[in-house]
Amino acid sequence: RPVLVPILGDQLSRSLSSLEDLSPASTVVLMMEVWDEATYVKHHKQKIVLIFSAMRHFADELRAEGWQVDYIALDDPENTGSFTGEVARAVERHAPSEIRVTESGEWRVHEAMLEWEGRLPCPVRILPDTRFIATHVEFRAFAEDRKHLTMEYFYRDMRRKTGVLMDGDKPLTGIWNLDAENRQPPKEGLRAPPTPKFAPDAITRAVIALVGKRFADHFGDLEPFGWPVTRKQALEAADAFFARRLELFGPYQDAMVHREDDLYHSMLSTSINIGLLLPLELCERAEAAFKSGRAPLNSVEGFIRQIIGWREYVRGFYWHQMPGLAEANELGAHRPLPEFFWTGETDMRCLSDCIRTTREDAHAHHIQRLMVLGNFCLIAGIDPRQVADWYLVVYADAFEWVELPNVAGMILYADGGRLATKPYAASGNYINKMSNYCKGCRYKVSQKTGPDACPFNPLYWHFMDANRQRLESNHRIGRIYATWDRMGEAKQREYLESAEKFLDSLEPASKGWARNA
Ligand code: FAD
Ligand code: DLZ
Ligand code: SF4
Repeated sequence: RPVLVPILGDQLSRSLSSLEDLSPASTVVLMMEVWDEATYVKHHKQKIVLIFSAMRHFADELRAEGWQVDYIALDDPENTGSFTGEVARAVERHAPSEIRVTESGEWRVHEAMLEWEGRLPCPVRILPDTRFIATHVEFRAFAEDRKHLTMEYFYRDMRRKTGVLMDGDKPLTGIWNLDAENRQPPKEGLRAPPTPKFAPDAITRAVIALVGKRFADHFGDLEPFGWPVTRKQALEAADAFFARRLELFGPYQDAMVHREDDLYHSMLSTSINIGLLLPLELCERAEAAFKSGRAPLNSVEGFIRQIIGWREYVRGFYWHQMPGLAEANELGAHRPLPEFFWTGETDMRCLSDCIRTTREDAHAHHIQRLMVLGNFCLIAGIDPRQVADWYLVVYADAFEWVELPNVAGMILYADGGRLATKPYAASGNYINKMSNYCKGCRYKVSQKTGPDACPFNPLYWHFMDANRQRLESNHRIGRIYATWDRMGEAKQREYLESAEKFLDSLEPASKGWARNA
């Protein structure tokens, strides 16, 4: 009797733990396009194309190597629509001796997997996902007895564990973190070499047609679709990044330029998250680029920190803080998400550009997600569950394990400061310094209050005032209240009234964008 190996849509890796030590002759691989996964939130159309097309290509690659792949397409008339239903049907078809599966990335799916053994007539082995560098046990050991789970210390542990950018037990060149060198505003006319886009082949075109038909009411442009859907394409995208963009990745990591959507970012998150690229192989390539003099340390260390630092850290944080993290709302934020997050129709040029790239590409780069979209949600007091749904829907790289810590922890402070030591609240000044958005905006970034003022300015103080009790004792942000107090009551009133007026003008999102009724 064969071993049944279900492989999920974000596990498309030949080095997957569930395939280790198995031979094609004694294994049935099960891959399932299921309605539940495609609609538990109404994912961006390109995200569904990416996953289904990459799954279909991966199945073909496995078959070419001699594996038996039982592939359930979305339109299969017998398709039950859920992982559990499809695994149960596959057990009937193949009568396996056991099910072997790599643990899921998301809590929701993990809970379902835990029930398989009780429902099915064969043992179920859930294996660790060895694509990640840190184990759950290692993260728990790190988190034990710590109030703030400071990423930097975890990151150093990961550097020691992998040996990346290390000289024995010391960081190469003696410095762990070169973030201070990586905050350059964009210079006039900044343009980065373009990222490769991959023309859809017949498989992808068939999926595009399917998604156009079955998911027409989901957010986002279906085409042009250019994401890598095979390991070969993902490696080509990585080659292009290492050859032409890594060098300036560091300095311009926080820069934003109108309609320059990718800048010097790698654009590799979709490929890493679904298994086409391995996080460690990318870090080793970045390290090699430094050692051979092709890229400076600040860029290389910055890139490596995002991957073996932040990415590993948020994954550990997610499993450590779930299921409570999904409900966390420390600041008691309850305002509905504005409709313009879905339509892009706002006069705020920074937000409309970030939402445009999100709609067109199912992508926005980090500082857009953090300091424009995220900062707005924080200081406008938007309900964390609605914000989390939005981020999970709109980005092709979004899976709850990585999206939720970034939303609840990094941007909204909804976790009460377990992840970030202070809320990343900022006025229009920050966006003006780090982008070219403000020059063409209908609002004036230098104006603090009134109908023409940049809305970030009054919203910032409105947020600070509303959360004074919670934030004043925070040593990283508390001092700001001295400035607020010095303003005097009349100025304070102007700020608060401007903010209230703006908030009252926001139209709440109409129902049905993020979830089916
Ligand atoms: P680069 O800038 O080239 O960075 C290299 C890699 O580092 C990324 O590919 C990614 O794997 C990793 N990385 C960088 N920052 C983070 C981070 N904060 N957390 C985890 N990994 C990171 N990333 C996702 O992969 N999925 C998400 O759902 C997601 N949601 C986010 C939500 C918010 C509110 C914020 C602030 C960030 C989110 N990020 C998410 C992190 C980051 O914005 C994206 O990983 C990045 O924009 C992807 O583009 P890139 O590959 O060009 O990244
Ligand atoms: C995101 C996604 C979508 C849209 N569809 C599927 C699918 O039909 N089949 C599948 O195996 N995986 C899909 N995925 C990815 C899963 O949601 C992901 O594997 C889980 O959320 C666990 O991280
Ligand atoms: Fe954004 Fe304000 Fe600048 Fe307009 S003025 S682009 S709203 S920061």
